[in-house]
Amino acid sequence: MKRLNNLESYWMPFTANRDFKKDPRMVVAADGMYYKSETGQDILDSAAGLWCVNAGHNRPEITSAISEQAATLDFAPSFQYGHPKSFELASRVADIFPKGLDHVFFTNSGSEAVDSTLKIALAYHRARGKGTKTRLIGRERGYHGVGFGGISVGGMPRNRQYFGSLLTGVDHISHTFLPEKNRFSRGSPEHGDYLADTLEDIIALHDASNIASVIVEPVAGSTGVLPPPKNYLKRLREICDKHDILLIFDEVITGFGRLGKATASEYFGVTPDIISCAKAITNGIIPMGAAVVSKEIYDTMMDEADMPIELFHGYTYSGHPIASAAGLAALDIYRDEDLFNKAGKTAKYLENIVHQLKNDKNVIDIRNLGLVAAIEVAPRPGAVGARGYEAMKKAWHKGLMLRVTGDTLAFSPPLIAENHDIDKIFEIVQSVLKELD
Ligand code: PXG
Repeated sequence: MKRLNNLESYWMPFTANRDFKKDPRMVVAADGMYYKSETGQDILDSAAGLWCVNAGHNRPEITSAISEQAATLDFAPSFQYGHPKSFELASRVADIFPKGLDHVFFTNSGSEAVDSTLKIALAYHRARGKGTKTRLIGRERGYHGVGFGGISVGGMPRNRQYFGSLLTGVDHISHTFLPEKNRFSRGSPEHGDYLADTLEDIIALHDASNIASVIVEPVAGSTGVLPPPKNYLKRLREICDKHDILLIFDEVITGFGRLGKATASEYFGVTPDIISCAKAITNGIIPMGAAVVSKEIYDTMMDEADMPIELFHGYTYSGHPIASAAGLAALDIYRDEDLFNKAGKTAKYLENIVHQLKNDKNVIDIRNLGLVAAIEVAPRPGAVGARGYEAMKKAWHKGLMLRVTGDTLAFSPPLIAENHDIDKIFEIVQSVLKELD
C-alpha cells in the first residue's frame, strides 16, 4: 500500500519539487496581511498570494457570498443557458474598465483569458472580411500564462524552451529593459519609448495586412517587474491604430487596483482593444479570468460572424456561479473601501522605502510602479537565480512570503497594506540581504 499523504504524489507547478519536499514551506491558514505556517509562524504576505489577494485574506463578505451561492445555485451550464450573477458581474467589470471596453468573456484563469483574447482577435478580423490578418505579435520577456497561445506570444525563454514548435506565425517586439540607462528609476523610466517602433520593423517585414494583434503587459510582472518607459504605451497604441492592428493589454496582474486605478489602461491613459484579466477579479478566492473587449469587436462579431453561435469558444466553467458571486463581493469591497485609491497612496510610501535599499549588498537595480516593486540582486557567476532563490528561503524562515523570479525579488502586497506593513516587509528583506553572500 502506498503511504498516504506522501508529499511525492503532488507534482507542484513552477516549483523546485525535490528541494521543496526536503524542506516544505507549508501554509495552513491566512488572515488579512498574514499567512500562518504549519509550525504556527505568522508569515507576512508581500505578494498578495500570487498577485491576486488584493483585498487581503479571509474576507467574510466574500466567503459568505460563496457559501450562499453554493447553497442556492451550485452550477449552471454556461453554453446556451445563463444565470443572473455572471451578467451582473460582467456589467460591473465593464463599468470600472475603460470606456468603450464594454463586453466581458469569462474564463477560469489568466492563461485562458490570454488565449481567448488571441482567438477573439483572429475571429474578429475574419468576421470583418480581413481574414489574412493572422499573425500574433508578443514581446520579448512577456508572460502571458502557460497555454500554447500564451507561451507562443510570451517571451520568457524557459517557459518556451521545452515545449516544441509552439504556434506558427508569431513574432516579438523588443523588451524594454535598458539597465544602463534606467537603473534605479522611480516609476516609468525615462528611456526606451522608441522601442515601440520595433513593431514598425515587424510590420515592414510581414505587412500589416497579415497582422492581427499585439499583446503586452502594461507593466511586465513575471519577468521581474519592468514598468513601461514614459510614452511607450501611447506610441504602441499609435502604431496599432495606424496599421489597423488590435492592441491587447494583459492586465492579469495590473487589473483591479494594483497601480491605484481599476486598470493600468486607466493609469496610463491608453485604451487597448482587449484586456485580459484574472486573479484579483475574485480576490483570488475562486479561479476566474476574463477577456474584456471593445464594443467594435463585439458588435462586429454579433453582426458579421456566422450564425447562430457567433464565437465558437468557451469553457464549462465560464462565469461559474460561485466565481461570479465571489467577484461581485470582491468588487463591492474594492469600491466600499476605496482600495484602489488607498493603493495609489501606499504606492508613494512603498517607492520611498524600497529605494532606501539601493546601497545594500548585491543590489544592482530597484524598480517600482503603483503597488509593485522589485529589487534585483546580482547573479552569482555561473548560477543565475541561485541568490534570489536563497533570498526566498531565508525570508520564509524570517516570516515573510517573498516572490522571486530569477534574481529579482518582486513585491506586490495586498492593497490593504498599511505603511507599517511595508516597513516590516523591507526590514525583513534588508536582514535577508545582509545574510546573502
Ligand atoms: N498573464 C499575466 C500577465 C500573468 O502575470 C498570467 C497571464 C496567467 O495567469 P494564470 O491564472 O493562468 O496563472 C499571469 C500569471 C509571478 C507570477 O510571481 C505571476 C503569475 C502567476 C504566477 C506567478 O511572477 N502571473
